[in-house]
Amino acid sequence: MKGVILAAGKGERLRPLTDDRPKVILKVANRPIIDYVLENLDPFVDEFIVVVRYEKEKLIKALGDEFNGKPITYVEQLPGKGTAKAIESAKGSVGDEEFIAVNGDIYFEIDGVKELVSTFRKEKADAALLVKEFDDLSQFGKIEVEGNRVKAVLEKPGRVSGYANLGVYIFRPEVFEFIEKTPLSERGEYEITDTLNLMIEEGKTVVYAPYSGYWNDIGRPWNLLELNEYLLKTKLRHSIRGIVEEGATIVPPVEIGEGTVVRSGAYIIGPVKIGKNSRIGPNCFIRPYTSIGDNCHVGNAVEIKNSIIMDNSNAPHLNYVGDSIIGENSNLGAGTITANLRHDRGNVRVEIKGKLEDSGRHKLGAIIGHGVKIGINVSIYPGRKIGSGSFIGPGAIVDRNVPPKSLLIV
Ligand code: TTP
Repeated sequence: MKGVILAAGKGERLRPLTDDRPKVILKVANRPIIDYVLENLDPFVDEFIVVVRYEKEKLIKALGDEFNGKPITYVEQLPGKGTAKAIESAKGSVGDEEFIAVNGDIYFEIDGVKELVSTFRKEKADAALLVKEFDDLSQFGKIEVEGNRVKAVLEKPGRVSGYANLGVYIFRPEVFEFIEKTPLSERGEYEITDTLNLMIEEGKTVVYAPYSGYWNDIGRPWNLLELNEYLLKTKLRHSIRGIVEEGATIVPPVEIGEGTVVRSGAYIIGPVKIGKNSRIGPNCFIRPYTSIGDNCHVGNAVEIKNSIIMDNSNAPHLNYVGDSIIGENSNLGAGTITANLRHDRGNVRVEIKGKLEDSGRHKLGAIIGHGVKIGINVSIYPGRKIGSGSFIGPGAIVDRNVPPKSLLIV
């Protein structure tokens, strides 16, 4: 069976982290999101087919041509938007047997795939989808079921409870006939959920497998922090491959990669993951649920908590980084601080595609893109985004979002 992974989307809600790259290669707990998908599909498939379009060269470079010894084939998405279009793009590559199709930007675990494959085979179904029960389905499509069959997929049913569609499917090649008949949706996309409804209307057997494990749909920046916290809490093993100087304190579990040096006076409370060839300390405080990538520098008098710092980025002197995400190749000037809490203690709101959204989080700091250079003593308000390639001059107060490649001087 082949595994088709949908990774052609623009990931606009994840700007600025997707300003110059597809979201599936963003690293969480120091691994690209798509790696977790590949790992969980691996036992069930003999080849991966990745559907690409937006910034595809970067994706292909990051992933290479095999995973665990199994080939990865890339196919370009056909013209048009949407998950049905993305799946249709794999038509020439899946052969004549059933295949798994998965959104490349979700995190789920192997039990879900096991359950889905066994339900599909037991029921000799035409299609199967993975579902999970939620109290509030306003962000999801609702799966209406009767017995072991899916009756309908309803878009945005509002604040009702029930099964949500998780974006993991098994199809037979006949799905392509139904995709061809799938109309454009109201939001201008060809959606695989509409294809499923067509299949059901025509009497095809569409079944579902309930999943009770952890699942996260990485749509918005704070989903990266949630996933990072989950992975560090549940998967991290204490392992020190780098050098820890005398006088540094490490409270397990902490993973420190080869070539990384932790200098005296550093105080690290796990779970914390640090990549290779990074320089940590002296005299810094790294608190739980922090991932720091390769070739990073966290210097003197710096405190970091609950944050993601991607490869080649630095918080070198007198910085506070809380509940924040810093992309690759970015640098904080001395004394630059991220605020992560509103004075009124309300949830932090973030502008997503031009609209303010409640993150549902009490604490959320800055979302800083790639290649951002920030001067000394910059203060960044909670939930503010700094676009990739921007330069923020010394002493600036970042109280609104900064577009990519801008110059902000006070
Ligand atoms: P979405 O999260 O709906 O779309 P997106 O990734 O473009 O993000 P945004 O809405 O923030 O711009 O996509 C769900 C999955 O389907 C995701 O894995 C990307 C993939 N996809 C494609 O492969 N092709 C497409 O045309 C679309 C819209 C999505």
